[in-house]
Amino acid sequence: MTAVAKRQDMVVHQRDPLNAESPPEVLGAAMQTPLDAFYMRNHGPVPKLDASTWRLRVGGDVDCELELSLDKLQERFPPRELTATLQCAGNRRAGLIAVRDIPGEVPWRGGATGTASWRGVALRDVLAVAGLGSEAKYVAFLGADVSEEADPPQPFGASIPRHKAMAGEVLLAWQMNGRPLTPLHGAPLRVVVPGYIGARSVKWVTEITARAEPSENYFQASAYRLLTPELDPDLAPPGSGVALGAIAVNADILSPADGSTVAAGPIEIIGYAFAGGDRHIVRVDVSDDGGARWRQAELIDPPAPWAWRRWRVTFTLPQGRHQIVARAWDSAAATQPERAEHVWNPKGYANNAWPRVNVDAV
Ligand SMILES: Nc1nc2c(c(=O)[nH]1)N[C@H]1C(S)=C(S)[C@@H](COP(=O)(O)O)O[C@H]1N2
Ligand SMILES: [Mo]
Repeated sequence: MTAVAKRQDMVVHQRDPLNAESPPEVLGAAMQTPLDAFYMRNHGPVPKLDASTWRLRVGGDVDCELELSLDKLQERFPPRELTATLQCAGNRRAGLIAVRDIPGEVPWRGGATGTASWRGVALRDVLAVAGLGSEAKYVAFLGADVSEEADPPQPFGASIPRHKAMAGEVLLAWQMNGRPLTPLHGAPLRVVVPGYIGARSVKWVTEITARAEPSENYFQASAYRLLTPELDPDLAPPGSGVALGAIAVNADILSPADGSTVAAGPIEIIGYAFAGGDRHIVRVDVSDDGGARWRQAELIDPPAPWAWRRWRVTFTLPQGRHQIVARAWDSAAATQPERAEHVWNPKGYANNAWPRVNVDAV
């Protein structure tokens, strides 16, 4: 478990637990986010795990319970590798906070996301050996970290529906970008649920449980839910609102920065776009006049089932103030809502409103 020191220019929101996002330039520079700049989202202290004594237990509604060491897991199941974007449900929350305050939640800008290649085994292969029972409509994960943010304090957990758990893309991963997973990103083993909010990709996983109902863990039953605007998240009972799963089509502008001054003339606008579920990005429109007229951005990255596509377009800006906005379209012809006001919710999740950047060209 080699530690990778993070870059000095990470945008650190909180040190304990550690919550930091990538600087925008890094996300724009390559399809794959370098490990030293990949965002970190934690709800408790990073647990100290010894890979040699760590075990993964698979149980609940299965024909045969399993207990696997990392060696056993690697010996017994074929390795799989895929490139997938991880995106926090709170990514771009700052845009919602600008509409109305969201106390107690991390004010993420657009860097609580990144794309990595992941190597591990398919959850499907492990579940096939355990044998999912007929009542097992969900598969739950439990991590080794204990979060004081939960009510009551408890390990971080999540669940996904059976059809997703049995789709081949969900991995139990021990490598990220060709390197051993680091403690911060979930070593020795983490779940990677491509296309779903980051919170379902449980780090430091120790238990996998097949169940008839979704997990009752705080982070599945109470947090990471889309509440209606009038609800008070502290008073809403577990199960309120909608549990977030597949990520809606979203995009952000990485360059130029909001509020910046640029030279009048040609300027390259760069961003990323991502759609979860089993959708992918097919088109990105960009406007330099707040959305009155649009142009097609060039999609830099090839279409890939579980990864974002970076995009770019050059506008020639005359002197003056300009509002640059973008909107992505996915393979189901869904696009992004115009304003953050329209998607504001009490916990500040899933802000996929058009990103807006104001620049002064001089
Ligand atoms: N055990 C555990 N797993 C977790 C979390 C956590 O706090 N504990 N955070 C989740 C959230 S909200 C996100 S967005 C991703 C972030 O993964 P990263 O820190 O590797 O970028 O991990 C998820 N898995
Ligand atoms: Mo998250």
